Amino acid sequence: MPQILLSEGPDQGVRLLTLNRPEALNALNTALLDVLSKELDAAEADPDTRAVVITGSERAFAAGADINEMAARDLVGMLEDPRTQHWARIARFTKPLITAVNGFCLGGGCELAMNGDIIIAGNNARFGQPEINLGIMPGAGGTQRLVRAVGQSLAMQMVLTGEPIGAERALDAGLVSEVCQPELTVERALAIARTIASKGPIAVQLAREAVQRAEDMDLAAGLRFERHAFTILAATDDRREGLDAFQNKRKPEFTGR
Ligand code: CO8
Repeated sequence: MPQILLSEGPDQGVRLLTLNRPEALNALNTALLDVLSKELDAAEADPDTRAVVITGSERAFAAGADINEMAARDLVGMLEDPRTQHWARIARFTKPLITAVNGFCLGGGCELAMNGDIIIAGNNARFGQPEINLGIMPGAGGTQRLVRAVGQSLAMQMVLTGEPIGAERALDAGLVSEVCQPELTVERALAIARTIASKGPIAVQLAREAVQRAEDMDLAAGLRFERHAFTILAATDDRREGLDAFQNKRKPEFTGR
């Protein structure tokens, strides 16, 4: 049986995870989310992995949660659904996570992409929350993260009509940071991930957390968090290295200390 998730690397600090259920357009079933969670555990524990890229195929990043699996679960089944734990695991991943999205990116697929820090899209990407067409609604962050990414009006339209938007619209709305040719999406995401991986990891971790917190905190609390994180970095070797390298016109060599 072919592997449902391919894992490569780390290469230059970056691990590449490829969703691989082509027969179901990478629909996220429990088995796939389970192996994805384990890969994220491994990536988090590995000091040589500084960033992770998740991608799918050129036809589909992921067409949502596995509908057949969901149809077999009643209310109690949904309450006991192990996928909830997997979604929570993905959300608390502590290293930079970039998604390289081509083709269908729907429902749970769109929610997975939004769990990442940066989305790079192929110009064939279609982002949507079509759950309403199934008589349900988004259940893994679609109503919360989408509104933060694109604002209430477009999020409401997408969630209530189920109609997807294309890559250019997603770019204009701020859901994705770049659009490129589908065959270049993974390469571009890897290049960005390698750039991040070359920086001081403690600074990356704190900067990432500060940006993430901007969504949850009021401005005064966010600015306080930023100030504290900025100050903490004064204790790191990497800060000394970065400043010294600038002053001596050389390339810094960060060690993660
Ligand atoms: N689940 C299971 N199988 C799927 C899914 C899916 N989400 N999407 C596609 N497939 C399967 C199809 O059944 C088909 O299989 P088969 O060849 O055996 O019939 C195969 O993939 C290819 O799909 P199509 O033939 O339909 O391909 P088309 O190009 O005609 O259409 C579409 C592509 C438009 C993407 C279409 O497949 C589609 O509409 N898919 C469903 C999209 C959708 O509704 N997604 C939302 C799912 S619900 C959800 O994500 C809720 C998440 C909540 C998570 C909370 C967990 C705790």
